[in-house]
Amino acid sequence: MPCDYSLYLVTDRAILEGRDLFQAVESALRGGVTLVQLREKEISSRDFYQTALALKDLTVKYKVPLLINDRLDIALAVDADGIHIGREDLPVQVARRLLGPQKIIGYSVSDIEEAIYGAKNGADYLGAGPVYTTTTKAVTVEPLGMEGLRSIKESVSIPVVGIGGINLNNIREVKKSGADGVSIVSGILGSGDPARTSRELCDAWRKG
Ligand code: TZP
Ligand code: MG
Repeated sequence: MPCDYSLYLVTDRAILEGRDLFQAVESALRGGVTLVQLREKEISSRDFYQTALALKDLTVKYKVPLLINDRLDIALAVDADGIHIGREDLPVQVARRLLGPQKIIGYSVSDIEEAIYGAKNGADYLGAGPVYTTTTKAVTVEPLGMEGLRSIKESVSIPVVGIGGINLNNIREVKKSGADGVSIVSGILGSGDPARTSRELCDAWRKG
């Protein structure tokens, strides 16, 4: 399925510090994010399901695909557009078998070996990171930087989206490295005005 990966919002309630998730995501959608991933690490299955269901109404309204982090069951339950998984989740080829050919599968990578594995096993795109230092996720690997990101992009023929520490100050640099888009958490949800920030990020990406 063709997909616009250019400005990809990934959610994280911790960044919102109590602000409403749906209001923040809708604001970002108004600003032009092209893809949304619901990422919940500390929530019951029931709450995850209810949140995904409600978020799907929003993404349908803005005609933007919704992906679910980690949980294939939740993605199927709400008929999301796909999932984003990593090396600790279901193997990519198993997810593909269960989801079928039409759904989007994203795979997290930090090096070329993982990138080739993901591409070979049926991922539609790769989330490569962290590109820069991030405090949103506890990561154990060194940031990829532009060189690392570029080498991952050159190792595969599927889209590669950079993630980790991306904001208005460095989005152009990420584009120059050949990435097909940027995944952003705090750079959008941590801003007081996600619509405005998303609009600025969209412009910066388009103008390169
Ligand atoms: N995977 C690699 S870095 C990261 C994830 C989920 C967090 C990115 O968050 P931010 O706030 O955009 O740096
Ligand atoms: Mg995962």
